[in-house]
Amino acid sequence: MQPINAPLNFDPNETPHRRRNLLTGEWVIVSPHRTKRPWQGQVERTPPDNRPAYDPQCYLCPGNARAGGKHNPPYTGTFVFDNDFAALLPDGPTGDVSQGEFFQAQAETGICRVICFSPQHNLTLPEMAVPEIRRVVDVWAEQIEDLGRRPNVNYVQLFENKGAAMGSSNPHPHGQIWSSYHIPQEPAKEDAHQQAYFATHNSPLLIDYLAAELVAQERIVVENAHWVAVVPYWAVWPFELLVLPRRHVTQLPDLTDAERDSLAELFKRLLTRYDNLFETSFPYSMGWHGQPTDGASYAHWQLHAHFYPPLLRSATVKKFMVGYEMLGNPQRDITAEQAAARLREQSEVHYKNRALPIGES
Ligand code: H2U
Ligand code: ZN
Repeated sequence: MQPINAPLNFDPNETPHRRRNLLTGEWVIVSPHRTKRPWQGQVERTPPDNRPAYDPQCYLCPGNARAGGKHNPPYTGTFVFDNDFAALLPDGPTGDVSQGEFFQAQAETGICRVICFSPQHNLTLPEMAVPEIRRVVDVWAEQIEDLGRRPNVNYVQLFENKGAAMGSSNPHPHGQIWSSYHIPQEPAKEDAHQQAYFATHNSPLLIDYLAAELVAQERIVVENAHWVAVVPYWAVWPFELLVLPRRHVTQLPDLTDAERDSLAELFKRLLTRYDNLFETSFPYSMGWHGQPTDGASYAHWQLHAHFYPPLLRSATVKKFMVGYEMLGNPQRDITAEQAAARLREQSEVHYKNRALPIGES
């Protein structure tokens, strides 16, 4: 789309520019002239993944011992437990603990849990069946309800840190929950920007943004009856995605049965595309941003998930957020539109299940 009011010599696919993240107010520099060819074509194969379905050494597999002597039950679906090395502790003081103007601090409390997505050690979300992914969606919603109703829990952050490239300690399919007294800074920034937009437009920011993306049709990757996955206009990570419900919904527990089924289906397709991009189990940090659980009114909020994958060019070449990006602001070469096109080209049949030509094994 050629921008309105743009100087005649501005080409969004050629000219360096910066884009604003409407959820956080932050900027990203886009340098499309550095990718004369949008894709270099290299796919480095990683060694095949020969993990067993059950690993006696894994602290997340059913029946196994965890740190501190606890044992996992012989679970057959999903399994949630309190993190044995929780970053936050439930019982403690809250409030200001500053030591004057220069040493500002607040006591923090919270509950941290781990969610095993499947008993099977060698699976990942895209390799699970849609009804099994649906079960994960239900667990996410249950956890928001369970933790969110506690008096000292004002935000419940669900996330998955996947792959060694992201520092995940264990390939067993799992995610985490950190719930806290304070609203963490990412959702707090998003809250402020969504609130400001709602105050002037009387409509949720992400509902209007999605409508504009559906008109533009440049950054949409996958969609179904209830959900849309888009490379946001302001994406920082090369293959970043924003997953949005079509309906106005502020938190996971409010999703209908049909929306949950449809979300599981969308995740399966989306994550299969991610894996197929570099023929590797795609690493990322993902998480849900729903409304805070402090009981206030959040009509301006729209539920969404972020996927932040580090990979840039292959299974091993990742983007580093260093130098100018730490000191100035983030920058990218491949545009959000090019990234969306690359993801749209991918098959929805997982590369591990692709039929091999006769003679190859
Ligand atoms: P990753 O999502 O980064 O892989 O972390 C797994 C979590 O599992 C981590 O937060 C917890 C760690 O504290 N853990 C346990 O609760 N019990 C254990 O026995 C080992 C790891
Ligand atoms: Zn395991």
